[in-house]
Amino acid sequence: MRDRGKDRGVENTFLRHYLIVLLAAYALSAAGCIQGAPAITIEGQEAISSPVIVGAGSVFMRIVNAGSGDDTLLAARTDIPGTVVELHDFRNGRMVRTNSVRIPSKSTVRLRPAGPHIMIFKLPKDMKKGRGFRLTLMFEKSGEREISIAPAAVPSGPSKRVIN
Ligand SMILES: [Cu+2]
Repeated sequence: MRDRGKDRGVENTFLRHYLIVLLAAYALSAAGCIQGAPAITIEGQEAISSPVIVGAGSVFMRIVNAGSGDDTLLAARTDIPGTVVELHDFRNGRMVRTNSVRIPSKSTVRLRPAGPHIMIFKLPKDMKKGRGFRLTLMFEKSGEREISIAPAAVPSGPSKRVIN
């Protein structure tokens, strides 16, 4: 004979566990709404050769995060063999190397001369002729984003410095 009371007890325990799991999942998804996913787009990129270091250049752009979650720029690389790419920041009037650039949600971070920017070293000499290149940005959450730096954006002739 089946013990119906015992069966019901098992059922109730199962139901209680099911509800707890459901509530936990709901709580997690609600938390997810507060810190959602970033939505990164890049615009206005330009490269300027360094006025002080031969074979070096800075890259500026606007990094737009239209999403509801923060992101962080962690690194960058070019498709030009042998180049070294660093993230730089500007603190107390001096350019310093940095490991990351925060890109908060619902905001635009300007990579600019007197602020965070990307610096490329060991550029080949033919860059002066106005060669374009591709730059891959690595974000903590959004992964990799590849952008083109147009040939026209790489100055030929004497170095120029753009101050915003
Ligand atoms: Cu720099």
